[in-house]
Amino acid sequence: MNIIDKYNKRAKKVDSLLCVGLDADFAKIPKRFLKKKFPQFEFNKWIIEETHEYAAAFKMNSAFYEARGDKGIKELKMTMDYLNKNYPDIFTILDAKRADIGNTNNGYVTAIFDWLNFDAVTLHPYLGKEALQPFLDRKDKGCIILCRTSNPGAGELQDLNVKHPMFDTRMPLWQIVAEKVSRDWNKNKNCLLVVGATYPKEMKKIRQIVGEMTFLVPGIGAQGGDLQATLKAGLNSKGLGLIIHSARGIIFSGNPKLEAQKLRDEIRKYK
Ligand code: NUP
Repeated sequence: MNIIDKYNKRAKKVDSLLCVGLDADFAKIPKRFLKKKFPQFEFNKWIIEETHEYAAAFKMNSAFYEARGDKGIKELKMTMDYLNKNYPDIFTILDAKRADIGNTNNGYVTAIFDWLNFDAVTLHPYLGKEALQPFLDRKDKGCIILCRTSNPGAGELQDLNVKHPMFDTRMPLWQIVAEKVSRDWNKNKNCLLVVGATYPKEMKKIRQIVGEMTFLVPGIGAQGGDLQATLKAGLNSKGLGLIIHSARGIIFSGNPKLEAQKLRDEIRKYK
């Protein structure tokens, strides 16, 4: 099965485009978990149990695990083993924003796709297709390329008006990335794009450029992105094509189950 189909199948099964962010920030997880032997894992297990019925995907940002050194990496792996065993049909994303020269990427590929067994990883496009080839070659896994990020300063580089590589015209760099990834890098149909919910106008344009491709959409919840505008701008012709992510807005809300359900219901309403 194509890896995007894994996401689509799960999204259809639970009628949801929600991705719950397991960003288990050690400074923020409830005190009752800190007494446990594996606090980040136990916290994640609780969030997974509370929210899985609403989730088409789970995403973990490796930063929050790397910050605890070997303990954090162990609990990241324990969380993935738990998901793979109990909810194998839920799409899993490691947010690590990797990319290096080709042979170094082989190390990342083995660690993320084979040892941790994630379905997909986030990647920087800056080193180009040639460098990312070890990721792109993995037909069974997803490559989620940063295109238009959600942060306030995203435009500093992404808005640079650059000459098109083939035509005598200029456009913002994020449009070139969207074009390149959809037309040239996506031979194995395993590429996705990161498009922030905080930039719906740009999302609309990217949808026009790339056709049916799937976007990972951070920026809902804590970052204030507009869900209705996001769905209007980003859904593809099949009513799919979006992985709507929220971490802090759900996991540190006091009632993760309720917040996940609310966001799932809002997604259904605006779809
Ligand atoms: O453009 C991006 N914006 C963004 O917030 C690309 C990302 N990968 N992220 C990640 O999404 C960020 O690193 C964090 O893991 C998550 C957003 O979490 P929250 O704002 O919902 O808590």
